Amino acid sequence: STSSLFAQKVPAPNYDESKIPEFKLPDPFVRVDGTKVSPRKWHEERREEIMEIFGKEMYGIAPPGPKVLESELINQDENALNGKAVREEVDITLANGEPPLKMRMLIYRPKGEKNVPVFLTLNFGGNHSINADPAITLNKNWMRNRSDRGYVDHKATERTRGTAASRWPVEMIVDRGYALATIYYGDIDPDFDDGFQNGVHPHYYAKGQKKPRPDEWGSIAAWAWGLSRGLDYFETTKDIDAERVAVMGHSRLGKTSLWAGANDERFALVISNNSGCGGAALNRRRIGESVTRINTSFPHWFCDNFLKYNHNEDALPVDQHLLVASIAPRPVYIASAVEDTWADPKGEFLSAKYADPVYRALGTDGLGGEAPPEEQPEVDQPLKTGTIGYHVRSGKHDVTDFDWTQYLDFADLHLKNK
Ligand code: GTR
Repeated sequence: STSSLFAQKVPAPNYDESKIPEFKLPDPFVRVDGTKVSPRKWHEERREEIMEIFGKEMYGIAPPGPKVLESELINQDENALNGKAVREEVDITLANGEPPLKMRMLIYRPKGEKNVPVFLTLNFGGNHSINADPAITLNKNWMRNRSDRGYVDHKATERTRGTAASRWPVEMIVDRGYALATIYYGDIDPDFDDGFQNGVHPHYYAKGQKKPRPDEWGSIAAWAWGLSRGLDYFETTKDIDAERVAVMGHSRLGKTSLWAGANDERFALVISNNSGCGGAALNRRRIGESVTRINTSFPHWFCDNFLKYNHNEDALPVDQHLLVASIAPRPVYIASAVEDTWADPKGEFLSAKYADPVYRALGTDGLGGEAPPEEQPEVDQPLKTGTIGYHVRSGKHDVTDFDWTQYLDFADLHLKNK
């Protein structure tokens, strides 16, 4: 069976720090050919190279977006959340064709305000899962089967409304003067391995092409590409300030927000919540989820070139601290949960720490203070005064009000008074 095959190929995960093999991380200021980079020329001399490697070897390169973005207001309520918010849904065309491919964005924004900053996020269970409001369209696309939550035969049912609400404190966000915009990630690409025949990929194949080349976009890159189309939409409306978009995501969607934020420099702030392997966690630590494991369980998330690094992490010319560094000097927040050992909380902290010198070279204060802290902060003690934010929260793999409170404080610092 498939599971015994996995058992043979993928060793049991390591959770023991003392068993992590010795490794050397790629230096942010040394190019692949060994030449030193002057910190002032980080962008041209090093960031470009790093982004090309992440693109071709890991996430896969995405095509440019549509030249003209089409969007359509589907519904609107001027008195949502007991009158304090406008709620609306907007269809955004990702690709023309018969039929065209569209994603539906749900927006809550403070009523009576223009040009507000926004948190842009993807969701796992459909827009209707983030709030019980019966006016939100029930998404009919393919969904992961979670029968305990009312997902049946890969479809959402009425029972799934509001089932993810604990992760989406919409009122708190609106009360603090921000909009929340969210899209079901499966509108862009359904999250299963079908050889890229559904979702956005086939719409962008060259003539005769049947699947992405080894260096072309996997699903994470496609979801990130969709987030950029969300930002394109904000550029067409006065309700939301396209220059103050915080891209936020949890877990596989945290991997996605990091890749989206690194790629698309229009994102003003980037938030990774429990993103783990392929997100903020360092690949070379090989603790919890490994490269081999993730490529085996989710072969569609990354491009095929990434398979070269199974059991071979040291050959990867980058590691995840360089992805964080590629967001510099824009603010980035990385959040871990202490019980989320699968995602390697310490490895998530270390990429923030090893990205810090790049943030400082670019004239920011990195993690804050004179120098980055040696050790991972204590549980529930956020570092949020610098340009890199970090916390490890008590509890498990999840998004909580504690997480959102830190993100809102961080956004106040960096976006609110701009
Ligand atoms: C797990 C996966 C993680 C993380 C998580 C999620 O199964 O191993 O990398 O992405 O799913 O997205 O919830």
